[in-house]
Amino acid sequence: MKVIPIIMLAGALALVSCSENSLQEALENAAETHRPLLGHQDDIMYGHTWNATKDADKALERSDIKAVCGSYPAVLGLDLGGLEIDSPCNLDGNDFSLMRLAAQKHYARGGVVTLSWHLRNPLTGGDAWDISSNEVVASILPGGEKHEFFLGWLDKVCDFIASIKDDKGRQIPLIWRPWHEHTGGWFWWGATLCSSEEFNALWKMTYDYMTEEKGLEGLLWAISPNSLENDFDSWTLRYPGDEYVDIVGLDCYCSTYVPQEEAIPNFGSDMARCLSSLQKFAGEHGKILAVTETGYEGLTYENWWTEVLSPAIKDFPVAYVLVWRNTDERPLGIKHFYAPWPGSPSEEDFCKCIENGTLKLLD
Ligand code: BMA
Repeated sequence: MKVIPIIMLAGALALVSCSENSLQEALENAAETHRPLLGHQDDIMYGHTWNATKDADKALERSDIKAVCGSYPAVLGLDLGGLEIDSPCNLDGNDFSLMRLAAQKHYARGGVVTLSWHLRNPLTGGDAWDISSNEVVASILPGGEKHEFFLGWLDKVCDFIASIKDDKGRQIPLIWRPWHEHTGGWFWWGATLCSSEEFNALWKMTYDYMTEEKGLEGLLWAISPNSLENDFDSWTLRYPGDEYVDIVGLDCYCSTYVPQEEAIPNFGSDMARCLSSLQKFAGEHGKILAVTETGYEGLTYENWWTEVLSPAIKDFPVAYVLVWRNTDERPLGIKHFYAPWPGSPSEEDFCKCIENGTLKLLD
């Protein structure tokens, strides 16, 4: 959607009702009051020892966060990776029909839905992490050999988004977050794989096709640079322009690749550096600020929520903070969990953040 000035709203709002403006207002209100909404990727799709796609119970009532604190997270993240190749399930095994229902159900509960897309590599046939060619973005731009083919993928995404409807048959407003972590070098659209001109052209093409060509409305477009050790500010070279973006978010994780005594202070300084920069940018450009992905894999630091995450975000007007997924299904016994579940070490500490208002769940 095109630029809408930030309206500062006092008091609480029901999270979302039927228009993109009320979604925008709910996010602005959360940012303004420094009460970020808590988001969790795949929250009602699966968690510790359960999986809605595989289990007989498909009521979409379960949630690790609800089991711990009594409410669902305010923001539900879902990923469309796999839709482009007509797979019945996304790249993490979620049945797409059930994902549609989950989005509808979460919206009906008053929540916010955000969609990302770990799409496959349209040139090589590999996955989103296939960085064997730096010609991929060029190949899908107008004039490229895979342009039409890629528009076919976008058609499927548009059809799916348009099919996520409320009980009156209207498409629900949601946050659409394509081409995430584009300042890194691990996805085929990353900074080391295409020029900034190509990236900006890719974003604009995606926007124009989805909104003008396909007429999709009700989306807030979120761009998510990942934290960079040096020169974070240069991410703005890969920014398509104010009329193409509504939310500027940061993807920044607490690393599990270095010892905890390093990871925790590093995370604090990364967040401070990158969020200060993004806050300034968001203020100058009239955009909503968010932490679009974060977390500490395995949550081996019991007080991570109150001692690490809260201090990292508290000084910034952040609309929402989304932690990544809780899955039992990663190989080699890696504990790929970013939210607490009953019996997990950081459970009590997480609930403190909810009770003291640092993070907001659904009412
Ligand atoms: C990554 C990991 C992967 C997953 C991908 C998309 O961060 O969680 O296992 O496939 O996100 O959800």
